[in-house]
Amino acid sequence: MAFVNMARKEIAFKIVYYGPALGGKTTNLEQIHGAIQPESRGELTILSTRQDRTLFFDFLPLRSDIIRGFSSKFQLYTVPGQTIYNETRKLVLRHVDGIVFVADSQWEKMEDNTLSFQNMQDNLREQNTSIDQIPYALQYNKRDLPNIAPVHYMDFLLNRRRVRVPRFESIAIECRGVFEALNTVSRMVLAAFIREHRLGHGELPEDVCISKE
Ligand SMILES: Nc1nc2c(ncn2[C@@H]2O[C@H](COP(=O)(O)OP(=O)(O)OP(=O)(O)O)[C@@H](O)[C@H]2O)c(=O)[nH]1
Ligand SMILES: [Mg+2]
Repeated sequence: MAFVNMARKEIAFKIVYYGPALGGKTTNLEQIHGAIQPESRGELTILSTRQDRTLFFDFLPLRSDIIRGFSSKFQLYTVPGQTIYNETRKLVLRHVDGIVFVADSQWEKMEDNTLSFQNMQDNLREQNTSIDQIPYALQYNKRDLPNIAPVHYMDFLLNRRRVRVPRFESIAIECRGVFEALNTVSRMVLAAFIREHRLGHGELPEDVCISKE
């Protein structure tokens, strides 16, 4: 649910990075933070344990002028991937507008990936929504490692819709595939917003781009 502030002419969208523990969600936010000009972003907040694992969430606000007359903010959050933190994941997911699901491409993580995807579906259902109503993309991360599953197998596990959702191979530690996933989900979120508010056209807004420049 986008938050629209008419007085300030501002719309805020919430994008959540979801996925199994150690998949690379925090790394995505670190790379985005590192690549974007300081005037287009706020501070990256990382709440982690001593082992660098997300304890509550990571948060990165981005600014972008997209919808005419309004300034838009994208608020990026990650969830903690570890199984025990499900109550926290539920909190972070509240009022989500778009999701980047970061899967770990290593063979031994396939079960973690599917359990995390299932957990995301369950948590959304509890909030009376569903993954069918929320724009999302998949990111198959850690493609630099030797023991990875082929993309078509990961599609078979995670991308099961008749019309597949966008998915990206990524190496988050090298910032590869990071902006591709973010920009696609941002466009999908805006398109959904335009559709819902009948702003006149249902096309993906082409001018949306959260760029590194
Ligand atoms: N080789 C490789 N390592 C990666 C990649 N992306 C992230 N990592 C490493 O994987 C580890 C976990 O990354 P995080 O970004 O902390 O993972 P997370 O999904 O936030 O994990 P939780 O907070 O526990 O849910 C770190 O050591 C990262 O440097 C990648 O593309 N390739
Ligand atoms: Mg993390």
